Amino acid sequence: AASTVALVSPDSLFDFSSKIDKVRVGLVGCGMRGQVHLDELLKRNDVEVVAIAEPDQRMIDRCNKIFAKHNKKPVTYFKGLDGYKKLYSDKKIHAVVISTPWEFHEEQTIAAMNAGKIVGLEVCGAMNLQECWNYVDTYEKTKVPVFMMENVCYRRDIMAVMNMVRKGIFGQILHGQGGYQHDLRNVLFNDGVKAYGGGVEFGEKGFSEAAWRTNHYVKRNGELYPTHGLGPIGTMMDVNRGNRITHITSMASKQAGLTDYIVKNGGADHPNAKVEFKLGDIVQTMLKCENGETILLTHDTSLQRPYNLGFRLQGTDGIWQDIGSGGFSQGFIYFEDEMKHSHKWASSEDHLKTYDHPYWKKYEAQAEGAGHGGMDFFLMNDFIECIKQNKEFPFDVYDLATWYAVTPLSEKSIEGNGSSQEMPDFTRGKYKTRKPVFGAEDYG
Ligand code: A2G
Repeated sequence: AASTVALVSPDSLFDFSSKIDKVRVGLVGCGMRGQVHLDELLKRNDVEVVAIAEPDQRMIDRCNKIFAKHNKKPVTYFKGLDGYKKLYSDKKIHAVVISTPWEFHEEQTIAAMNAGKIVGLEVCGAMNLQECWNYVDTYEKTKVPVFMMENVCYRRDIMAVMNMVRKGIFGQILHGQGGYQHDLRNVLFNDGVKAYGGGVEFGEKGFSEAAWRTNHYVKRNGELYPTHGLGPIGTMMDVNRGNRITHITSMASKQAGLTDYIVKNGGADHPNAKVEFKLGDIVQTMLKCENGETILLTHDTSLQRPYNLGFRLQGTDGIWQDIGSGGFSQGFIYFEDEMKHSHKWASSEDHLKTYDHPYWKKYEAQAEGAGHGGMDFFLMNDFIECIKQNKEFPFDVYDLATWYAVTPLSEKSIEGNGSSQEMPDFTRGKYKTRKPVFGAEDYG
């Protein structure tokens, strides 16, 4: 059943003394990702975008076009890397959406909580384990809620499978897989002018994600982007809500894909051809849950490949495997009783249509045209509706800490030749009594 747990407790630093009908939002970071959020927010009449902190004038120009498209006047922009601090001092703002380079998430999120602003935080993994505890400790001190903005949880096929899991169609769940399997070579490198491709520059000579994301590939070897896989699978397994991840182990292949790409597109003499990228092309991480399930995550972004997050969910009564990007027919399914022990896959289409989640059916029309096949509508809708209705976020600070923690733990495991790493219980025992909320039939 839908949760009745309040989003904001009475002792919160967030002032919830009067009911909120119109949520006043500030955007921290309005690059390519923030602009998708801006577009979604400007469509809604229960939201007012109050201010934007964005240091790059090229991104501000793009934001201005989005305001113009919605016939709205641009708002105040705070420039400079510290612009977010000025934005947080605006008393009018209820909530902020943070879509900045990964290395800024910690300071910007903690400062927002301390300023009494509800946070929607974009996906990535933590820089170190302490970061994860800092989110939890600051939440417990301020009681200012954080929404972990994992959009793939809202993918239509995922929500249909989630619905089937909740109804027990797969029987007992034993194993799940997912990951981030997306050829990012033209995201990681560009010509410094366009956001995607056209050159092999990164860092100071790169633009958009190439200006910062690629640096993580130079310096780190681990599961850098765990949440697109772990969000959906962890939610299906009730992680932090009756279950928890106990330990993890990771292994990485060698690196070759990025250097190969630089040589082929920029020539063997290009200085970047000599860069030693630390990140292995394929990083695999196994996670073990207290209730007995295993999860396999794969990070695969440096080689040519079609997009596919590689979901698989397996139980005593059936199995689902995705091979596409969210369409109902882009997957396989097998239930031996129904399929007369054929040992052959069937298209997932009929089953996913039958179990299409009511949340999707309800908002299908509004989600049309929203980012990533519509799921970005549902993500933002939950953020705003939970605030308006004072209803707990489906993915909260404990999920943020756990999902983000996979990154530093996997780095350590790889360094130790696959050594086992303990996942802390960020809930400090509360996982035993916290109830699952996401995906129930009356959800949303
Ligand atoms: O590529 C996709 O949009 C990713 N999202 C997003 O997380 C980011 O990595 C982006 C790169 O520009 C999904 O795959 C859902």
